[in-house]
Amino acid sequence: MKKTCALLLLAVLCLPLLLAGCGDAAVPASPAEKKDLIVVGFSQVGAESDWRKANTLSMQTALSPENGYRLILDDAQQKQERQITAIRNFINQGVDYIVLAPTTERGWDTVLTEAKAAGIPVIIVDRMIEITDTSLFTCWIGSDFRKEGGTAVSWLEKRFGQEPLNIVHLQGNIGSSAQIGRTEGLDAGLAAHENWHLAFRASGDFTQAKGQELMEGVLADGTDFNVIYSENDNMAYGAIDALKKAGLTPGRDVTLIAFDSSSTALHMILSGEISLDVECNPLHGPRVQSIIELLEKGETPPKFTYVEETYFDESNLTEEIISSRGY
Ligand code: GZL
Repeated sequence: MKKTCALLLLAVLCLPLLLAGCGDAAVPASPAEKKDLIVVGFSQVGAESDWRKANTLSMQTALSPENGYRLILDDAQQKQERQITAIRNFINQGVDYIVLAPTTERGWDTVLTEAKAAGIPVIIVDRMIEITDTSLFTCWIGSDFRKEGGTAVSWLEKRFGQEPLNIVHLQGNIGSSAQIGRTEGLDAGLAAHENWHLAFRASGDFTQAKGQELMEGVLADGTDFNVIYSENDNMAYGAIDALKKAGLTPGRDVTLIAFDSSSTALHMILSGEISLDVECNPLHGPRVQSIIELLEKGETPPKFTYVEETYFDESNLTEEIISSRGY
């Protein structure tokens, strides 16, 4: 009898340990535990490119339940109006923080005023926003797109010297700071070199399909060109598909420049199809996590943080470098 009682007592004492070991399914998180998670509403541009997918994965990995976060991700499919709706939903849900990766630079004043009125800090990532009252966002972290364009133009100058260039320009989403900065960089090069000519310019919306469509049109029109300046990797992939369909060899018949430096594009540098790729680093997850941790401690992060970036061509790239990078 004593033994049975002892066993029964042991079982009762061990029951909570056994249940806890069953994971969440057996023991739903208590309201107190759920309250411990920092809730972040993330309004993402979309899933239009390798860069964007890497950016989303970086945010999901950093702002995970294991790290103490509940991330609510909204994909705006590259439409600002969907982002504005998402931000209003985040406000209504009473999230702790809002992270915005803005599609375009303008049009945020009203909705960010609503977020401020609700007392919800807003962190802007990646592209810049143009806003009169900078108190409407807590801080911004992203890339210097004008500098990225300048890096590409300097590389062209070194590579071609005084040779004439006829440039096909595939732009990103018009009005996004990535497009604005990279286009400004090229325009400065065109203004500085009288033998550089713009053979074609249109927006491929940062997508591979549109990049291929535009390039097919350029080839069908018989446009003369020797350089393609593609404002992201995915439009460059589309352009390469079009060139190959037309019997041309990228890297030999035409010099292709791209931006983002995703792993697929970097392998195309090793294969010679892409000649230059200017890095635009998407790994903002840990950076946003650090910012929130500062804010949680009542500290103030820098208002603007530019991410350090480089460029890759056949002179400085190896398979080991590609495999060492996070995207
Ligand atoms: C750049 C980012 C751009 C990438 C594209 O920071 O906003 O958007 O260059 C992406 O690949 O679609």
